[in-house]
Amino acid sequence: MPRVLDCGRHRFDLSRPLVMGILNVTPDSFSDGGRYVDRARALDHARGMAADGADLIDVGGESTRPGAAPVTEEDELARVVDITATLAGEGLAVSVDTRKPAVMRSAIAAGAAMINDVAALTAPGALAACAQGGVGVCLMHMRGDPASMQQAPTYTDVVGEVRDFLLARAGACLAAGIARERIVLDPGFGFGKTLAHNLQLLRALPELAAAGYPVMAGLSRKSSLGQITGRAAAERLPASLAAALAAVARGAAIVRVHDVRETVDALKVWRAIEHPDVLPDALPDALPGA
Ligand code: 9MG
Repeated sequence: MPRVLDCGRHRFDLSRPLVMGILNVTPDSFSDGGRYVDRARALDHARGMAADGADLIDVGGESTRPGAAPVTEEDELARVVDITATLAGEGLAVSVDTRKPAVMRSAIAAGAAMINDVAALTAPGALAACAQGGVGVCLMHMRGDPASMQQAPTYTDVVGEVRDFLLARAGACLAAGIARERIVLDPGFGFGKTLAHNLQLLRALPELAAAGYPVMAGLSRKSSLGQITGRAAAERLPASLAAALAAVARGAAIVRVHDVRETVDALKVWRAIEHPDVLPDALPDALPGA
């Protein structure tokens, strides 16, 4: 029985890793803040990511970078709902990155396929909002909130604490009527975690994946990669590709990335090596310059 992820009218086969492209429609996200506030530009970028092979487009109207200020419900609605409706109307699978139940409800009504909540549906009303409509849900672990989460986060056992939290939230989803095939877990790299915590979590991804839910990994351009390489956010593509491949090799089913085309190519090569049985036989024998 193939593993699947149900997201409204989209059903994903998880026998290959999925790629979620990031569309931040915020003035202040950490690596692309302000670039896609303009509607036409945002839509073009989303369509480009889909053409490059993104399986889902994650639209976010609230910056969750460390130190970010909260955004009002009204502003968030204005940023995400129309874009979601347009992209979903074109057949794209749109995920909406929000912590607010009112935004979840409007996004689902506009055609969102998934709700990606960095607060794991803990806000009152969030579980009920997502139970309706058959959407997929991504439950992410975060210690604290974006404004303060990087102020000396401590854990006794980061892997165990993150896993226990996520499984408890998955249990809350099941109890609220959200089917197992709709649930994704995410350890929340960089959300109230030091570099050492992030590396421990990445190494332990197989333990989280063993719980039976698809796991999402979001490491693209994150500051941990800057700490390792010494590079600014815009210069972290090679580091992001290495991190995405390391996550998939450890069982991640979905990678959330800025650089879709490059990640899709990297995953194709990884998969051809690791799963020779699924190498497309349509590959030409010789390519120009090969
Ligand atoms: C919104 N957002 C930023 N980083 C993220 C991550 O790592 N995972 C998920 N699910 N969402 C994220």
